[in-house]
Amino acid sequence: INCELFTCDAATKKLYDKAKKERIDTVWDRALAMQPQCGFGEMGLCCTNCSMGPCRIVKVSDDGPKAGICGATEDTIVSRNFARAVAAGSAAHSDHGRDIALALYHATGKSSVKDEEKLFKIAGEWGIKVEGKDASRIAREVAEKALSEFGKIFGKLLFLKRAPHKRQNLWDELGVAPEAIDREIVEVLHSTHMGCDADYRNIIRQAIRAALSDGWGGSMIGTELSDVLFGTPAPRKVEANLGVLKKECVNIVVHGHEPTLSEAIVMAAKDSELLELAKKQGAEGINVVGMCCTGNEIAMRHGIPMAGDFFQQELAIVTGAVEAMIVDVQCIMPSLATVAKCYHTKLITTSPKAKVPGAIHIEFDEQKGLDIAKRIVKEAVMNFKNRKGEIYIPDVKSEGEIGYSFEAIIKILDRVTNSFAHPSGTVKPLVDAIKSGVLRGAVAIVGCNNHKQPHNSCHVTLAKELLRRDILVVTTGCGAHSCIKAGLMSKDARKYCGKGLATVCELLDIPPVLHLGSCVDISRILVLLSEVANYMGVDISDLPVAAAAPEWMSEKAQSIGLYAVASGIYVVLGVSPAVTGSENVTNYLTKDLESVLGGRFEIEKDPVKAAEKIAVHIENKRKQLGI
Ligand code: BF8
Ligand code: SF4
Repeated sequence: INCELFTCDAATKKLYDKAKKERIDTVWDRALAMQPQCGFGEMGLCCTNCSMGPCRIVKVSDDGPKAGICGATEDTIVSRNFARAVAAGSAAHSDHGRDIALALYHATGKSSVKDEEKLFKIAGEWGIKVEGKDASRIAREVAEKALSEFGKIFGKLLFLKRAPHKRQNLWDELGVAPEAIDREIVEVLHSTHMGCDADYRNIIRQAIRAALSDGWGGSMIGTELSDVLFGTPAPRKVEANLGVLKKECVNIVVHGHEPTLSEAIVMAAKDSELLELAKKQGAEGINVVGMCCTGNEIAMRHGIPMAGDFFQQELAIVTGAVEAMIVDVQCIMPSLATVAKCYHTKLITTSPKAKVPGAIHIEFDEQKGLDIAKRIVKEAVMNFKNRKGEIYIPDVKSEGEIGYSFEAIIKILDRVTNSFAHPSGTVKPLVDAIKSGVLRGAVAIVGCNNHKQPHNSCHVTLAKELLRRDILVVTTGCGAHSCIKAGLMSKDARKYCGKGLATVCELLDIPPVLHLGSCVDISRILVLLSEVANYMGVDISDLPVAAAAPEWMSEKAQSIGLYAVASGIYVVLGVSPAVTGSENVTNYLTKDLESVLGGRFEIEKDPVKAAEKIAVHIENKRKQLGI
């Protein structure tokens, strides 16, 4: 394959060439071998929900089945498949949130809570009395309450109250306000069981409930309680891309999602005995770097370099310089075990939920976190001597500023607020900039990598197209990796901005692409949008904002997309979800939902055209607001 065509990232190109030389198959090679991909699957027209199947609906000709053996139509089959993917995505994010809540529940001791202010704030929101209690007791009560959000018998999710009133009322009217996280996911699985719900609108309605229980439930719990436990991110500089690996050091790549593991590894790697041991093995030190969302989490809180995105995980091992790749859950390619076998790299799985044949499994347990982390780091250190073959770390890295949590953004806005004697702690300066038109709007660019789109270049092209139109970009997940690698999170990136945005960035001393964290941290975007909408006295759907996932691939991204739409946001997808087999479902998601929820999906592969559509949407919203 000509890698010039499939990625715009220099480190990726160089390491892909090394992989070819060494006869290592990567995600792109397997994607090529998979062609042509199944048309039924691609259109969402294959059903395996019962053992009378598999059934498929033939659309391309008049011949062939037009309904499943049970009589399920294309609308039913397509919407059921879509809803199940959303439920799986919501489950992944929410189970991550539950694990963080459990970690907080078991955290004891004075130093176990890093952000007491946030802990008290959540306690207040949730009606937990704080008087006369120490932080660790409050933490336990907050954790208990968070855990009960997954299975409580009555009542709605507590964080829904953070949404603008109009939005909450709309959710109530439509019957989509989620009640308990696990229950919403279970209900999707139940209602899409063979012979249950056959009405595509009703199936999507239940999928919306499951999606909302991700964004305003599991993900928000994950973000907020991670901040309580490990600290709320603040702006800092980090380096990014595979050039952050160091030839002379023991290189440890931490990959996956939950900060509980990565925080412990970061601490363990500072242990003086282990550092001494590393030196005895001939290494200069221990270099921990992060990949995918774990990369975002530890970069934001510790300034650990962001080694790479989803499509770079195999290539990290191909450098020959990685002593251990330590993984927990989600977005871990099973191929890593095969690639690792060709080098000296130890692939170490740590979660009972994600074992990989061929990997070493060392189970992580938050309560014995540091001890286990030290054991894992020692495995890496002792592996340094086993390096073999050519070691090649591309000299490609960039620098950017990351860590723009909601709280950090408010603090930045306060800088200008105070200077003009306005009340601090509000989004007023941001609203002023939007109202005056200096800033036209804001867009979240989020999501993964997907071989159906050129790697990184869709994220980067879209971001640049928006910046020049004076549209601020916020980003998370692998979108964030793309942007920092392309230099868009440096203050230098003002050169890509229109005059208005450049001025705003100058005044606030921020880069034009703001890093908000991992994919669960899209909940930070919901909080920010709610604050802006509340301040303006409107709903989220009235704001001149949009979201885009130009290279998405995961079920989690599908859940995010749907909760964003259900929160009133226009969401542009660069890769079509598997719904095109049903015109009704496609029209419902890309057109009709707008009149119901104020948000809708748009499918647009070309990032330049996506930017144009987003700009039109933003200008329309401005007009409707009269600004
Ligand atoms: O949750 S952006 S490839 S790493 S799914 Fe995965 Fe997609 Fe990356 Fe994080 Ni999000
Ligand atoms: Fe076929 Fe219906 Fe069974 Fe699906 S549920 S596999 S369409 S018979």
